[in-house]
Amino acid sequence: MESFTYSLCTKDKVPIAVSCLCKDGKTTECIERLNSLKEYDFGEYKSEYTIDYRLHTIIDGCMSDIKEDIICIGASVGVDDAEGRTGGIFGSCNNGASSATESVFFENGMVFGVKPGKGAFAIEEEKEKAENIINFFADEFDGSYEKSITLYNKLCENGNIFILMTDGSGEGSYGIAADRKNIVTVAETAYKGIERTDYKGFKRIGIMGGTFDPIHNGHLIAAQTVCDKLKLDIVVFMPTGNTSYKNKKFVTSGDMRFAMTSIAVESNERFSTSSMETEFDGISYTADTMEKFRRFCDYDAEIYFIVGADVLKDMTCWRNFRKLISLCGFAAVTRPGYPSVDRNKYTELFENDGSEIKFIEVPALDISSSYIRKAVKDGLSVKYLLPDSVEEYIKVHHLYEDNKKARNESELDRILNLIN
Ligand code: DND
Repeated sequence: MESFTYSLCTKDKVPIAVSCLCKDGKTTECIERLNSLKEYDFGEYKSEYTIDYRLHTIIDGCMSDIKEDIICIGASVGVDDAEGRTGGIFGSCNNGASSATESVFFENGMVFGVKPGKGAFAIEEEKEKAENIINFFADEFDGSYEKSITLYNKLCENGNIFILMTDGSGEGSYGIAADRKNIVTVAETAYKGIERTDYKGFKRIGIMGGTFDPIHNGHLIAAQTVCDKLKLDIVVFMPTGNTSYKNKKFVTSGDMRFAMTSIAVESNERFSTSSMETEFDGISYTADTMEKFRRFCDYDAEIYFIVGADVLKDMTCWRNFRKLISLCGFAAVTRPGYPSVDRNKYTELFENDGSEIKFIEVPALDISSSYIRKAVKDGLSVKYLLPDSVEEYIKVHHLYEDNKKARNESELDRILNLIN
């Protein structure tokens, strides 16, 4: 048996967080099926019951041909216009959602707990050994933040495979889906839905491409300075997808880098984030990305790809470099700690191909993602190097730490504070 968490937005931008227990080796297949929800409309629903019912129908629908592989699935959803805003389901796909009845039961070596409208868990454990979880759940769990924290910690302490989902209710949709490795929240999933995908009407666009592992104030100040100096209408941050130049194993998942980037830019109306690369399964090359991106822009839009001047020396080796420079102009920003480049050489190189390159001085911020990763690993502060909200995200998700510890009470507390 294995567990996973997953999150997505439906076609009409409704965020769903899922946790699932499935048979060994079936995680990828389950995620593929869940992926198809991106093509579904959730629809506008106004009562909590209908939200649950709809959630059950669509998840059941996409999992129908692999029902036998799913031991238990829990999901939480946030629907903006509905009264309760959130809904949740829990149960096996074979017997329909079991979230309708309050119960704690023991079945096939697993303990299940269900409180409709509040939350549910499933843990692989002997009944006797799970006694403290069962007692807490039956007597005290009421779906509140505090009790959700306690329940999560009790499940973690127990040491076995589990999933947990909380429904959340009222104003802040704090619904979560969790397993031992990960927690996904409805609130952070919503970023996937508010992404701009149409750039029509913008005449001057900047694209800030980067691994953003993590995004930091150096990236943000560079983008803002280029935005001001080139009078751009919008700067789109494009976290990299699978690249040929970095080993996927050592890079944080595209979803998480996209979430950090979105959180970092959300307060700036001139900034936005694109998941064009992080959502693409193949290897992403900037030339292909720019070709695709252009399709979503006016034909006469002027596009500048923003790079640190340090990147220039390698750029001529990028895949389809000549095609790339025919698709957009470039803004090369000075970066502290890196030798200055021969501007005339690059100006000539780009202009010979009918492109242009602008060199832009930005206030020197000697910050790098690699320094931040190392500082977190060494337990040093990263305050003032990146936005507080990104620092918070890193803590909550235990990114860049050496040994992934089980989350403790205060850490889950932070998640709940973050999303409320
Ligand atoms: P990085 O991994 O260097 O990003 O990727 C930059 C871009 O190059 C991405 O869009 C890649 O897709 C593209 N690329 C690379 C290699 C091959 C190909 C494409 C290809 O198509 O074949 P980082 O997250 O490290 O940094 C993002 C940007 O911010 C970089 O341009 C970097 O120089 C710049 N930067 C700073 N600028 C000013 N002050 C600072 C900076 N820290 C990073 N403190």
